Amino acid sequence: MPPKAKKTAEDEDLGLMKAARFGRVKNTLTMGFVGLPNVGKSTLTNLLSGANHAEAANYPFCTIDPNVVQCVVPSKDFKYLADCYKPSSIVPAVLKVTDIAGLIKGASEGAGLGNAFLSHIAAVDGIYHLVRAFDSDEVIHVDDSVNPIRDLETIQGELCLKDKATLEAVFIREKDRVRKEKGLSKQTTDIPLGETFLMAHEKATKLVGSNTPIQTGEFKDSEVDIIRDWGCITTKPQIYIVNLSQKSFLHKGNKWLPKIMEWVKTHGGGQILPVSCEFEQALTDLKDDPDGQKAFLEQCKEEAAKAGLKGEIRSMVPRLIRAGRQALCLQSFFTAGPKEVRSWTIMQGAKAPQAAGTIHTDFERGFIKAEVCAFADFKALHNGKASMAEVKDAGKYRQEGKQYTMQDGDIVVFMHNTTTAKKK
Ligand SMILES: Nc1nc2c(ncn2[C@@H]2O[C@H](COP(=O)(O)OP(=O)(O)OP(=O)(O)O)[C@@H](O)[C@H]2O)c(=O)[nH]1
Ligand SMILES: [Mg+2]
Repeated sequence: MPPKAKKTAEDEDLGLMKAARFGRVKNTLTMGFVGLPNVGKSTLTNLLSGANHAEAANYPFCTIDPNVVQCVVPSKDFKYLADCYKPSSIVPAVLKVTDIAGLIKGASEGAGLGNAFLSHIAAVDGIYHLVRAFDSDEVIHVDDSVNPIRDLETIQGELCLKDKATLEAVFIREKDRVRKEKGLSKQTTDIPLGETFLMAHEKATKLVGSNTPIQTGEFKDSEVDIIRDWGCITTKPQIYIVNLSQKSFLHKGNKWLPKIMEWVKTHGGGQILPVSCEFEQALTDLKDDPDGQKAFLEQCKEEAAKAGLKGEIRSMVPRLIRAGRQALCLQSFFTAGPKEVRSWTIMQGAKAPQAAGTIHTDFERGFIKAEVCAFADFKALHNGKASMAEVKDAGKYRQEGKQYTMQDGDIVVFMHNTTTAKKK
């Protein structure tokens, strides 16, 4: 029996299966930062990618073109494998993140940089919805004051307004389609639309009418199948990220955080992650000075202790990347050998041949079987050796066929025969 995928608290928060239902089935999915101008989207994009790809500056609309970065997915298991095999090539999994320009009120009707950016949102698969909860006289707020609840209303409102317009167009299109299918005249007003269509449309319209993403609603599978083709943007999974000042971050919150949690709860729910770009930036700036970094973290620990909080202070960047990947329902499998240790990205629920296809399409076409070992079994049994020998002896190195559903962290060797497959 293959081991069951471990369900983490993060998975529960996200309502994973809900998130996956409207999405595209692909290994190269993208998260995108959405929020008002000057809330820290470009800063956080830089921090996530660990490089200064995206321009960040103190004036609204500094990101004009969406900027795509690749963020290394932090994984202790992958690092363990790389440390064990010491290969000449180490290739970690990456998450694609797009830094989208700021939206403002009226964007759904073209205000600010308007509809162009909504199309950039349409192009991503999941949304990091960033709100500003930090005060700074130096950083201009487009609406002059810091109020994350108003900002959430504005951004979610624009996304929902866009979907409302999409839903109206979908309704007209469907009526037209049915009219033609039934051979009815253009004058006919009473066009019989399908029951599932009507139910799905009504539910979705109600949700966006109350500023609530469609993605959070309860839908039957048959309704999901229909909605998926409508091209709505609030069907994408959303993670709410709250950008706090360093002090608030270390004190684990500020006056806005409970209000934000309440707002999210009453708008369909979702995962909320607090970060502080100020803290992350300071930490990143010290990346070449380990002693300085240590001293800075010690200082932060003392600051947290003032609020009665104990424990280590850590960067939220790894958590953000992992949460994004979870929201997109992506997972990893590993290949490990003396030449290369590599983490490959697949959708949760992918079968072994599909996973083989990410390495090479020939592997999927000529798939014979997969030799699989769960990472936990490898770690427990390999006995310090960069080999599967002891894992095999313990009977934990399995042979799996075409129907095998890949589990996160499987270490795999695929057997394939492309010549036979070609002859078929
Ligand atoms: N004090 C403080 N300043 C921040 C923080 N995060 C970002 N900033 C500053 O705010 C300004 C805007 O940050 P950006 O990352 O460019 O904002 P953005 O959301 O990408 O803005 P647009 O591209 O205009 O939509 C920059 O000067 C940042 O240094 C923070 O947590 N604290
Ligand atoms: Mg920007």
